[in-house]
Amino acid sequence: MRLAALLFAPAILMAQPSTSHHGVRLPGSFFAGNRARLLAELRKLGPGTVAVVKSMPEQARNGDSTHLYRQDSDFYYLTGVEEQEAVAILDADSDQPYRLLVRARNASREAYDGPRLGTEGALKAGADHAESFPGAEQSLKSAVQRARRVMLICNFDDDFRRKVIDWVLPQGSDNNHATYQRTLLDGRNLIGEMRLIKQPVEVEMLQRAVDVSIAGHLAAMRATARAVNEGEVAGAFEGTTRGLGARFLGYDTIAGAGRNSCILHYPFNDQVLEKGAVFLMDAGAEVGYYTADITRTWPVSGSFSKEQRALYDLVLKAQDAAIAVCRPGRKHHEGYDLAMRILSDGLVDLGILKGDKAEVYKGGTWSRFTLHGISHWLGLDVHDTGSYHREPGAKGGQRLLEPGMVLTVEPGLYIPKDAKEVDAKWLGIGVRLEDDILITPEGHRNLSEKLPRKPEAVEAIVKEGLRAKK
Ligand SMILES: [Mn+2]
Repeated sequence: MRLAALLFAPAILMAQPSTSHHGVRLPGSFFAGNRARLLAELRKLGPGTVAVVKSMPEQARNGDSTHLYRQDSDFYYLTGVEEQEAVAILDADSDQPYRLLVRARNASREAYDGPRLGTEGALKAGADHAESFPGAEQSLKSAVQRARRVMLICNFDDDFRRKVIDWVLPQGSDNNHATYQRTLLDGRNLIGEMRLIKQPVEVEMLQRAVDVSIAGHLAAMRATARAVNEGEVAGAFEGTTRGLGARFLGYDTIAGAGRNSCILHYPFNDQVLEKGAVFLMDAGAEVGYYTADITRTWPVSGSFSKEQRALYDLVLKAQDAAIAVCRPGRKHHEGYDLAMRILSDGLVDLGILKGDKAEVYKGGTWSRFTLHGISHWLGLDVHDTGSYHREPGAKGGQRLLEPGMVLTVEPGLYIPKDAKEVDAKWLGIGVRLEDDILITPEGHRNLSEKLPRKPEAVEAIVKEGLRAKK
């Protein structure tokens, strides 16, 4: 149903109750606007420039099963089309600037997999011209071979990429002069930079993904007291977000207690909960193709131990400092530098690192416990597109923040079980806090601020689950 019924919806569907987001999608005008911006860029490159955009290939799972299909984010951004095998051709010189090549209709396959767009659906989705494969293959080839410049936007389909490269730049010696006048361009940076600055409708969709994810996090916190296994906590998040309209997770849920809280991308979520441990959950739901990315850490028992609380307070202080410098004109990297200084100094105060604070910070030994950077762009992808460099070739992280950017702020501290140099009371505690921040003209808006971070508030939510148990 999603293809036929939802593809042609004129605007974000508002009929659902405010807490439910099943089937929401951005309006056709959003995708048309993105195509218009790309076409304007193609025109700047001169006549004879064509962009070829490829959908995500289907991914085998096992036997004759495939993974649930999710469109390539670049392809989606430009077309709104959720169908595999589709190819978009954008040609600024043509009186049909947007051509969409799609799978042919197939009644017996559609009985299994649901409706296909077909050429009729492609036209309704905004294409100026539509053709179906296999006949469309020849049109694609001639469009590529007629062009002087071909901009390829293809992230994950190697076979398609090789085919187009071979059409543009054939192998072997070729005295056909026209061959040498063809240029192949990679359009992914261009789309990546477009995607980096979010439009108001995208911010609205991100807020939906965040709100759904907040509900999931609260459910997971409350479920902890009744849970025996990490999987039950992860399941509370995933069931809640699915029920509120998230068809996908933005990434696999990371939900681990105790020693597992120290594994950054802990994938298993299947161990028995240690009663006195912290629980770290990094989980984000995807709504209308946009994803949240939120991390909270809470005590399994409902009360942080002294050591857990000390590390939690330190991470919270570092996160607050990093969020405070999320403002237009500040460097992306500034928050990291501030947060790491706070964490380094704090680790000395707690006796986990020893020595003079300035020397310890300079020496970088704190990185054994901080492990990762603290921010990435967020949008259609959990690690969204766009450069972190101020200009090509410049040092990473120097990019100045601008209104419309959305980034995470996520410092953490991890004291692994094997850190023999550290007092045993600290071992097996991992703490990370992560929020989703929109840069505004005035400063920033924390899209996930409704999910409590203050330790007392977090404890109170876990205890609500304990009371519900009785
Ligand atoms: Mn993240």
